Amino acid sequence: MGKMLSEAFLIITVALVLANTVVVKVSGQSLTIWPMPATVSYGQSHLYLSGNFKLSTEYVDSSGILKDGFNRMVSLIKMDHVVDANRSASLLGLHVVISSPNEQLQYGIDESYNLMVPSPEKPAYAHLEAQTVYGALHGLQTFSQLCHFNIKRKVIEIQMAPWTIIDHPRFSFRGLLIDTSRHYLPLPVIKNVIDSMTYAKLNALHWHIVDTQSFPLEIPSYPKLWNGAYSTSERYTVADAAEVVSYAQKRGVNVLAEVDVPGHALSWGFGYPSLWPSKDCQQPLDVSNEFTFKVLDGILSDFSKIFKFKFVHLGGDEVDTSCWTTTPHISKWLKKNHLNESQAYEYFVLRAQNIALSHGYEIVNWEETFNNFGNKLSRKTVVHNWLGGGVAQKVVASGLRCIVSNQDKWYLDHLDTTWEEFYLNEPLTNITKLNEQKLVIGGEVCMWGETVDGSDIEQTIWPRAAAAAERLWTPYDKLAKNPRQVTKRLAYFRCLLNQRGVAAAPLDGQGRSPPVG
Ligand code: CP6
Repeated sequence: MGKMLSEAFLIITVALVLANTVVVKVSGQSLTIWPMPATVSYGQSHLYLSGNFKLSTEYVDSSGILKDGFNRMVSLIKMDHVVDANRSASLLGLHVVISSPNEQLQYGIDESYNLMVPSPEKPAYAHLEAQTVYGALHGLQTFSQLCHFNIKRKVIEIQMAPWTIIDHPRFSFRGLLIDTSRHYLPLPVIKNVIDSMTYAKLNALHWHIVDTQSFPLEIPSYPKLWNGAYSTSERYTVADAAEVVSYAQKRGVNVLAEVDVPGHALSWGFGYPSLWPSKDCQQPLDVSNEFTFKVLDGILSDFSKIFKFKFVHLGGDEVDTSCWTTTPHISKWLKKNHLNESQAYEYFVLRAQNIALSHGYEIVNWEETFNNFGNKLSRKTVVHNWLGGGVAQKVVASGLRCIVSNQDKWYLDHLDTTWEEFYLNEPLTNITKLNEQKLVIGGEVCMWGETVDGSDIEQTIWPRAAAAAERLWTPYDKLAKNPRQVTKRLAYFRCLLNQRGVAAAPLDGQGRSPPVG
């Protein structure tokens, strides 16, 4: 069965490539899938889902990832409508074939899937094929977007059948940053954000856990660190963090944990004041103090038990070293070690990298580290762009990997950036060589937390994050050159988010001035 299906897909793929069909409209109906799959073909029939729509599979689903994903998908398409179970229906269920039993979610796993919905001639199953269970989860998301509740018949309907969708992501890192230091985010909010990410096929939650303002995470090695939390209830225990990781993992989302050193770590000193240069000059972390590196080692050791993603983010951005020169014991240390301020910054970042490497991590660092001493960084570094200077080109030319998050294009806290601008940010701008293009592992939209909290984070993230999600998922030649071509489809997706309980804002709600006069 699986083999025959593969062959059928192959033949269809070849036919599609030959015909190069990208039909957008057939008899008034339009394609409503977001992000647009790599290859889509469809017909003009409609069919109905059985009231007892079933999962059929031989996959050994030991941790229930597929079954739970299927059940979530069915409840998403029903959206609490009461379905008439007695209606005749031609779609009995979904047959899922997954070739790899490996359920280890990790960077770079195969996320491809093929989805086939038959024409309604006789009762049959839809078919989903994937290499990994995580590819299958993407296929379930796409399937859910083919389904609509038919209010007259009180059944779930698929229009424009038969469907054949052959899909895979363009970039393997498709991230969203959340910031729990500036405002604490309750666990249900984080989980809702993770769920909403899966609707747009984003696969990396960058958790900027700690910063200057607060230290909300329990670190068993240094139990006074979370004295820097806003309050005793605005905290995450180790078990809470592990639960977030597990919740995300079951949904195909990796968690990239960040500990931003040395410039964004003032809150560490509420528990351990000797980490500050002095009581009245409190950051960056004291570079001259061995205790600083012992604490960092404890944090990363504790991280490695919770955050199983192969990367940890070590920050390294916006380091103002003036406290180091104005604090006598540090300035003395600098002189003794023949270090100027920028050399001391380099020393700190490289030592932090070595600690992360010793715990088995590869490293992500904000781009200032590359801009200041790129040739000294570990080859296991991924450079995270955020400034506007187009650093990605230089990063990949130097042979390092890069994540793109240009603050003028993909910063969600910049409310004046429109969804069209999010859509148009191309990670491979000015990168033409294939081997260099491969080093751009993806991109990330950033929801910094200074001005959002649990009350408005969803409508600040969505729908603009979805515009970036299509840029990161869909093949370059299938992306709209003019974002106006996708307005309707994105508007449909944001409605879908609303229907699923995600408070996505209207398309014209962000980045635009109110009408004058
Ligand atoms: N916090 C941290 C931030 C920012 C960065 N790092 C930031 C800087 C400028 C803008 C938005 C966010 N709030 N730790 C920079 C990577 Cl415009």
